[in-house]
Amino acid sequence: MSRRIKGIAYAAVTTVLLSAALGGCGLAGTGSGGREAQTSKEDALTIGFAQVGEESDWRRANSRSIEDAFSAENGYNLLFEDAQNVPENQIKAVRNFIQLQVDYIVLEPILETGWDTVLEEVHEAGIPLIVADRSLDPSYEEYYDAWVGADYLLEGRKVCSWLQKYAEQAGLEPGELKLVNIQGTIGSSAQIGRYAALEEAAEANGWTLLAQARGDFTQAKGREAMQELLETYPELNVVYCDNDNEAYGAIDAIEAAGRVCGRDIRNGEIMILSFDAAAQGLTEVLNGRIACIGECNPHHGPRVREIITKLEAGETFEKIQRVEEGIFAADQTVKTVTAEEQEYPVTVVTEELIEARGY
Ligand code: GZL
Repeated sequence: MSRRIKGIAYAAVTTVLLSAALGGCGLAGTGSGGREAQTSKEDALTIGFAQVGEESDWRRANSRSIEDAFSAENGYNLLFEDAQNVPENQIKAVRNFIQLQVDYIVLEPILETGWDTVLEEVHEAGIPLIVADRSLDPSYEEYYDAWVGADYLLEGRKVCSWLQKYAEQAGLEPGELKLVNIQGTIGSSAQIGRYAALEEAAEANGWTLLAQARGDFTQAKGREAMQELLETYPELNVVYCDNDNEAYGAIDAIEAAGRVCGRDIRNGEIMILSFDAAAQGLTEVLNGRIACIGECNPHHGPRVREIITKLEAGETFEKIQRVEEGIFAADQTVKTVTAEEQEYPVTVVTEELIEARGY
């Protein structure tokens, strides 16, 4: 039972409140994807989860991780709202969670900004807020109890270090590298951090950064963006994709244009770099169509659940929790990458590794 709903049969309250709030499918007025509240034991904690969408392999793996962690069997009642990549839907979902008086709100913010009043409302309602995956602008830090997610600038620095070392070993002059960036959702912390690393590395290494194009973390938009970039910049030879699904789209477009994805830039191949390390992305590394992937780990369910368990028990925990992540390539041409004065080993992709990772 949500502890804010006292002495009333939980199932009845949930049904009444949820059907009022959700208006059939999805939260009233949001058009977002409301997933059925899992009926559960009366003493279950009610978790309101505002998810970004279903835009990528990463996101789907992330949603499974949250649903597994907060299952009815584990003693939770998960109210899952998919904002379908529309920031306004997330704000409405959070407001509905307040109305439902959930025990905890878990937010994976589409964008870093635009949260001014609604986070204040969560705070005034006395509902603990955990932010996961992407981060919020630092000005909002007082409004949440914890954040767990990735260091996107570090992810980008690792991938750019791989490119710098690969180019050096291949005898490529810095000026020979003609890069384009297919961007994730503009204003998301993942896009901001990964781009900052690219811009910094291009400047430091003398690479030519030709252009950016919006890919929105999806395969379809990634393909559209790649088609346009190939038409405008036929000289491009490195594509820095903000995630694997954009990379899949880039591969589609490059091959449709009769070009080859690979590492042999001198002979006209186009090198693809990416982030996430989903199974299909790693498979593309194995078959040589993606050169290097910076891992972005989606399994935040257990991490968020641990924070809630500690909050319930009155235990302390780190407020800002960055997840350790690797970097993948098809071989050890580049053995380690260097970022923020630290060496990171490059993991060679194998079929067994893909199998073992499970997403
Ligand atoms: C990163 C996450 C990004 C992934 C994309 O933490 O927010 O959003 O890199 C996903 O695949 O769409």
